[in-house]
Amino acid sequence: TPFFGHRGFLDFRSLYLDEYRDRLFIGGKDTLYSLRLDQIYWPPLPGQKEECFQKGKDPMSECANYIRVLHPFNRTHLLACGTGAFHPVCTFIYVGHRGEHVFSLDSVSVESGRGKCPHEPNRSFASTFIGGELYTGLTADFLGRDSVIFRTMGHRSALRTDMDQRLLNGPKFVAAYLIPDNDDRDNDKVYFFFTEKAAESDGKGRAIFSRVGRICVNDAGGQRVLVNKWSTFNKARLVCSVPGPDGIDTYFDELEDVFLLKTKEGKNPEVYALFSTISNVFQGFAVCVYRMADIWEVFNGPYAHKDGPDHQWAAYEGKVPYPRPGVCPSKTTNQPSRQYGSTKDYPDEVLHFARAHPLMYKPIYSLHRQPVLVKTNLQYRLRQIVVDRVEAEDGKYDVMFIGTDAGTVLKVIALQKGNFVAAEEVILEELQVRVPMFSSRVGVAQVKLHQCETYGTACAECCLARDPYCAWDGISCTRYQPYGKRRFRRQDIRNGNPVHQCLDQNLTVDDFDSAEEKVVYGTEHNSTFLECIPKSPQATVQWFVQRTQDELRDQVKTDERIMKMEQGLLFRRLFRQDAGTYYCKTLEHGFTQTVTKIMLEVIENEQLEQVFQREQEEELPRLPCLVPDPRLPHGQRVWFKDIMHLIGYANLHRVEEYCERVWCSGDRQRRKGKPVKSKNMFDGGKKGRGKQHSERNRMPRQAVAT
Ligand SMILES: *[C@@H]1O[C@H](CO)[C@@H](O)[C@H](O)[C@H]1NC(C)=O
Ligand SMILES: *[C@@H]1O[C@H](CO)[C@@H](O)[C@H](O)[C@H]1NC(C)=O
Ligand SMILES: *[C@@H]1O[C@H](CO)[C@@H](O)[C@H](O)[C@H]1NC(C)=O
Ligand SMILES: CC(=O)N[C@H]1CO[C@H](CO)[C@@H](O)[C@@H]1O
Repeated sequence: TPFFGHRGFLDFRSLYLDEYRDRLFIGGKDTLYSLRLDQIYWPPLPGQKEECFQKGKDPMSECANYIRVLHPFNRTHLLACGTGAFHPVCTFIYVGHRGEHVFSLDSVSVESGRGKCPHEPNRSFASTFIGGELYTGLTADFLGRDSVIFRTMGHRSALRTDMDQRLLNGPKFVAAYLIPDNDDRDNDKVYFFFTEKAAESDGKGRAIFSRVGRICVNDAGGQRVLVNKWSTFNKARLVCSVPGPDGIDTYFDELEDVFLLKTKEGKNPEVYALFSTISNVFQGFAVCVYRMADIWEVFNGPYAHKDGPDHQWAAYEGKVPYPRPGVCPSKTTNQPSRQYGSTKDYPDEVLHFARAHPLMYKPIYSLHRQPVLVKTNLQYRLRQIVVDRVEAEDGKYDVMFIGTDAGTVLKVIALQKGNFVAAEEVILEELQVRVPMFSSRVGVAQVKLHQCETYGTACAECCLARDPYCAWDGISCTRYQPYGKRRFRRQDIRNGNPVHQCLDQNLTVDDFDSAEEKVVYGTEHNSTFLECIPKSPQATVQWFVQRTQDELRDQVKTDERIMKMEQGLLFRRLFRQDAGTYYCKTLEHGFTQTVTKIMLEVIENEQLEQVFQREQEEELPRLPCLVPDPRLPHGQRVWFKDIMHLIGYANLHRVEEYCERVWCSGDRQRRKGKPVKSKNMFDGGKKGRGKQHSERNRMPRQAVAT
């Protein structure tokens, strides 16, 4: 169940999942929540709302305290910062020790949040809290001009990036993470992921590039140069592109979200990045994966250099001063001969060079130099990504959970077949989180990582689902445990081939009623089409019919009049004895499945004539003008005439007329102000226990979507 907050609109901004305390902390508009417990009301300070309003900001949407920073501070307190009606504020929230149920704001501890939290509720922002210090990437001033990476709090003096477009050029910050190089803590670095205006594109069309920038945790700034400024800041371009056949790549330059997939050993995490591109001709999203080794290589490589405004960007080939700019002070730099124990000891020459060469020359390419997932021309936008590495029978799989702005979460695996061949993406589930109405700030919902039981009741169904979380245990489709006691586990993620896995199992689910039922109306002596699109192009289709309750199901005999088409069953001329329930079954890898169940009702000629005659009368039959279209996302409908048009119905004009006069009678009556009876046929008679999306949002578990 989604959580919308006490006002029914959360206006979500930040979140911290506290596994130690088993609580979820959420920052919204003027409110902090501790899920399953209480909420803290934290409005702007007295007078701030009025001041914000007087400065010309919107009192409803901007002059409130949007809590955008939520980090664990110590064993008993959280650090929380909010926009404070364009007057950023920070405070500590007392959450108690483990098992204690306390949640309170210490109003005495409220202090300025400048540099720690943006002024605006919507402005891009990234933060991470390491060793008592807060690292932020933000626009820190009221006017929104000072884009900066800050380090504040703790005992050291605050550090920031200079106001210099070479360092940050209109950045949109997406994420910040601590990623250690190795076991030497001196080499720890914080990475910021952002997009910015690309100086080096030289007006070649692409104005925005995605970047990863990094700084040393032990950076202390310079002594004479770069005082209280980062002395180790470097950045590089992140490339996510699809190679084109003509050598022209399609670039995804706008970074949407980044997820750091940590390994068990805690070393060499993988960076999953969600990108978008929007041009006049093309709108798309892509997920690219980066290895730390490739990122390090670029930072160890040449710096980008330009001799002057009229020169080209090139790799810097001159002498690089020592310690190499971007290298953290450590045992390596602090030798008896050259004692650089702190960045304050670095020669001015190094700091000048660092300031003039923040950009690396080479870009960072993604794994296999192509995305693991590409989605184009969607009806919605992909916003956020979370990845879970799952151990399955035949290896490890990275399951991506991608949140959309339409209130859904796509659960996807990308199968790499060989090293350089395009990945095959398998959409495992599309989880409906809430009614797609507003932006994604409305609420917070948890979705289950796996719902193996929804994959049906047979080994083959479980196997065809290809969900690495699930396997057939001999009785049902359940969570796969790599070291589980049961030896009998059937799973085939790579190929989804049930024949190998389920040979000794019951391959046929002889369950004709497993598909949801639709109702289709046809008129006698006219043509009608029953649509059935197999889930997989490899499947072969069989049609069965049951004409009356007592009659047995029979395979549909096709001839000149009834034809089996790729997309369904076509009746070129419908007879009244064709009425009945039609089952479309598919056969794949020796496994049969009922895909569609259609109740065909034949409107007999006499009935039709009556209908036309009784047009002015009260009791007109209300048949659906809109029918569900299986090709559209769940719940979307098209006009019946559109479908008829699609299948090339000969007498379109007549259908239109018929639809207008008869099928829309309900609307007509409504327009005339007459009450409409409640029997709702606009649902197309949907029933049965189909795998509808709406059934998939029960019982929260682990992944959190917003
Ligand atoms: C945590 O930090 C808060 C705020 O500085 C302080 O009052 C509290 O004593 C600290 N708690 C622990 C356990 O150190
Ligand atoms: C913030 O973004 C939301 C949608 O994402 C939009 O409705 C709202 O108007 C924006 N607020 C401001 C102040 O720009
Ligand atoms: C296979 O399933 C069908 C229908 O569910 C059932 O009638 C049949 O007995 C099953 N066969 C075996 C061997 O379990
Ligand atoms: C509603 C409709 O289109 N009815 C037509 C069905 O076919 C007969 C004969 O082909 C026509 O006369 C009807 O008008």
